[in-house]
Amino acid sequence: MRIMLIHPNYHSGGAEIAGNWPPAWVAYIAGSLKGAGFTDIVFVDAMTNHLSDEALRAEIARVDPDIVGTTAITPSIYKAERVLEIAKEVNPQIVTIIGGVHATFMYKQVLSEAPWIDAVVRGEGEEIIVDLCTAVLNGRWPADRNAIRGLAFREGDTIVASPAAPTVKNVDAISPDWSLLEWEKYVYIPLGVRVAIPNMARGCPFTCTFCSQWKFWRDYRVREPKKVVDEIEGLVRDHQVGFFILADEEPTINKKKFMAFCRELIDRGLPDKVKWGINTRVTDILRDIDDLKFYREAGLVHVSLGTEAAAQMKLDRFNKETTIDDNRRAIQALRDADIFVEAQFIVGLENETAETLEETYRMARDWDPDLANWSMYTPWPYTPLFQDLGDKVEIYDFEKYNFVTPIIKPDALERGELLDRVMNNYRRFYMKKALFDYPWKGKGFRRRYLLGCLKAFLKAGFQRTFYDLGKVNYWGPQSKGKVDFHFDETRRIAPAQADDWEAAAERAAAHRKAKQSAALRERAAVAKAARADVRETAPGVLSGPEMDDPAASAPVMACGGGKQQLAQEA
Ligand code: B12
Ligand code: SF4
Repeated sequence: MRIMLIHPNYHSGGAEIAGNWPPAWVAYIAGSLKGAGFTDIVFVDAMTNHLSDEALRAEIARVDPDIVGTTAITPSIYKAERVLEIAKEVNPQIVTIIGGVHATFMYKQVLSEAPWIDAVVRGEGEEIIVDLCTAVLNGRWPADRNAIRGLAFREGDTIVASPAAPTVKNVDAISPDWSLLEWEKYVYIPLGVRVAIPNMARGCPFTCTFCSQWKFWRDYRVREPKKVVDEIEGLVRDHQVGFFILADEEPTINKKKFMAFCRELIDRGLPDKVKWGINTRVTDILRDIDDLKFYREAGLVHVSLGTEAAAQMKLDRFNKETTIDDNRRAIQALRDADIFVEAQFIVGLENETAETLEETYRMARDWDPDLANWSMYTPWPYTPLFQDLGDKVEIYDFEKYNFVTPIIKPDALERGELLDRVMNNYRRFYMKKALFDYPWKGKGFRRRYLLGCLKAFLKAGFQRTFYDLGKVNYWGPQSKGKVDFHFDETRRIAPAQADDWEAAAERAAAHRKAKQSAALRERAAVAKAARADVRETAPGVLSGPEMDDPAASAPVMACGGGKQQLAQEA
């Protein structure tokens, strides 16, 4: 039985300006399939190869697969749906499946607008895909689909979801197969070396209102550091990878495992061969101030500090947990340890103004990170903040939900003006860096890396791919009135999806009420305990059913903040 995995050809000029990135989902799904004996797997990266629909059609016909699987985050959903439509056009017998965060939460929408999709794989794919392929192999598909957990599919006019699958509990059994990729194509521009995206930890114990990731991965799990380093050693040895980023939301929160990971890299002499980067939170950096040099010794050269951290300044609804001074100190500490630091700002909520955008610029100058990003707030439709925004969300063209397009129109600004002000921040910030900082400050690796980052920016600026500026017709401040984001306003939420949300909102409201009463009771108990001088104990990680419903979560915390840490054992 032949399985074909296809990464859809979606582009938006944000993070991808740093190079071509390998799709990690393919390695993780293929590894699991191969482990179960499905060895005939073909992968096509339509994104990296910029494949047209016709080229893809020819490729599917040539490969002649039994199953075609693709992936989608929210903005790539239409391209992914089209991949599977083409597969069905080539051969209606092909079983078409889709996984990833968007289809997981929006399966009713997806199956309504793309009825040619045979199954949505909801959640982590490693175990579900094996069950599904086994059913196809044994001729029990589609008869057995109700018995496979973690699927959604159409039964005539009805959209059916089988019970949710548990998360992958034995994360040490995860064994990705990176060999399917065309490695010479995945180059990280700042260093001119091959890049990979291994995954050490899954999930996040926080529950930020705007974020989809904690809901997707549910409970927090970390793989055995030695096994992750085995994987990285293999990537370096077999595929000459010279840089990786951890795909993790929160790699540092379990400090013990993170330290063990660094120690293992050092013991195997890997930092000379491979450098790496992570996303993390300000609080973890401050907690680990004395260890940052050790992290750098292990090859950690780039830290991106949670988008939210800075945005909290004006987005109280994200629940601010750090101070400006915390952010400044974390950035300085990283720079002192010779680690490049990238500060991320979310802009473009309805309360954004010219002044608040200017404030983020001043903050960026004041904190002086090596790199700064201004992402457009993007209302993932399955997050609590989306529900709160109500009719402020007018655009349902998910292709533009990509951090570079203003989905929400601020009350005080046109979308074109918002883009222009963001570009103005980028221009000023990087102009100063290019003239007064990168070429002169630091030497050796630091200087080379920063100039490499500048090169990536300039390349994207020159090709006008940065923020899709070419596509939206932005040529500088004089063009801000003529910018056209090409929103497809015919796109709507499917009735099946809307009904689902209504039911979820009612459940959430009931849950919230129950939670509030519980919180009040808890607060009273804590106050009583404090009076009795009882030492407070740290709260545990959220897990299990609590994570299934956003409203059932503990107080909403923001990425840069929160005092919660995982217990150090395990
Ligand atoms: C690495 C990364 C990138 C790389 C992409 C590499 C690539 N080619 O895939 C780069 C830097 C290019 C990038 C770009 C963008 N990214 Co990005 N990226 C990530 C990051 C950090 C890790 C993703 C990852 O590899 N995870 C590990 C893999 C194993 O997980 P996974 O893909 O979810 O796959 C699992 C399941 O979903 C499922 N599954 C997935 N697909 C399939 C398919 C089948 C058939 C099956 C059975 C199962 C299955 O099984 C897998 C294993 O369990 C995440 C944040 C995060 N920490 O997750 C953001 C993230 C995915 N990115 C995001 C966004 C928005 C973007 C951009 C639009 C931003 C921009 N404008 O630059 C672009 C879009 C680029 C594109 N065309 O896809 C968002 C998506 C949000 C959402 N809810 O849709 C995320 C979640 C970041 C965030 N904070 O919100 N990104
Ligand atoms: S800390 Fe917040 S933004 Fe970061 S991954 Fe967790 S929930 Fe998402």
